[in-house]
Amino acid sequence: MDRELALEIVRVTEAAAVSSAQWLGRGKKIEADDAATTSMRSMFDSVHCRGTVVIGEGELDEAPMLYIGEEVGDGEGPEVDIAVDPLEGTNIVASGRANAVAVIAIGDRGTLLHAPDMYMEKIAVGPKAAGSVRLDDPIETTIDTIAKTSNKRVRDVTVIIQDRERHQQLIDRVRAKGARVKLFGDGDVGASIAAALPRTGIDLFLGTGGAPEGVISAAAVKALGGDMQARLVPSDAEEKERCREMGITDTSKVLQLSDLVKGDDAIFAATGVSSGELLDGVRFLGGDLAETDSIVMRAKTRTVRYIKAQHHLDYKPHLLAEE
Ligand code: VTB
Repeated sequence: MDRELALEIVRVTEAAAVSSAQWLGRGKKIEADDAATTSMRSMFDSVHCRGTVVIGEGELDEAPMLYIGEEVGDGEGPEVDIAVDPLEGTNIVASGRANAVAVIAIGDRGTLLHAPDMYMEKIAVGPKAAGSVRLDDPIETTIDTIAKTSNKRVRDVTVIIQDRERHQQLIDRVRAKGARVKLFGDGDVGASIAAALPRTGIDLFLGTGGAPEGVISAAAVKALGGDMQARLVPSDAEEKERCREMGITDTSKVLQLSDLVKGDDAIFAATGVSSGELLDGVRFLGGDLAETDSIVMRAKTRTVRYIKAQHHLDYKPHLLAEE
């Protein structure tokens, strides 16, 4: 993959973020998602690659744009797999809450797991604990492992978990063990990456969330030198069949980081829509000015870039929401 791709795709996530952030707190999740998807799709035309969407807005019959199998890019350059979530957290934006991002992961053709749209059990950690934790270890063991690898007291180990009924037992056990718990409402891409980024002070992400989001996060975790493991959680026979159709016959298998994102290269870019663990959201500063914060990383070289950008919307009228 060309390294220029990393900088090119941040323009795409910025556009999606600026468009969807205009819908923050307006109670309109479809409009927020449409705005992100339309901007992301049109920006992709200028990206120098022959991309195929492997994780996107749905199947062809469900989504007019960025559907699975759609070819994107300028039709030249490297052949790549593309995983997108133009607005990771549509409910967040509609209700005006934290943690929404516009996000893209890119891998060489055939390297990103074609995860079906269902639940996935996930664990993510940063570089210090990479190689030492296992999805199937009891949570108490994992916390002890992290205390050791990061030279922290158990009481300082911080676990981020999505605030859902299905995680109550897990939350109780982390508390009983004496570690810290950080809960988030929605948006497990940002939360899982936060666990792999040393500066956040978050040591561990655990829980069950979307499988497509899991693959996108895995590209970032790989670029950060962290670790992620996962297991698909099909809820019925139909979902099991979908796994089989996508080439996953044994759904009980623990998927390693190298199963989620094969090979040693992947590019990841995210722009904050509403402020969260990973990034600040879009700020509208008056006049035609909007400011964005993004993160871009590449697994091959482990470079992580934070990009702050100012956008003059008078020059980008296509990013403006319709009144
Ligand atoms: C998950 C998570 C996402 O929505 O898909 C979640 O991966 C849905 O979970 O990040 P519930 O079924 O419990 O609501 C997000 O939080 C946001 O899209």
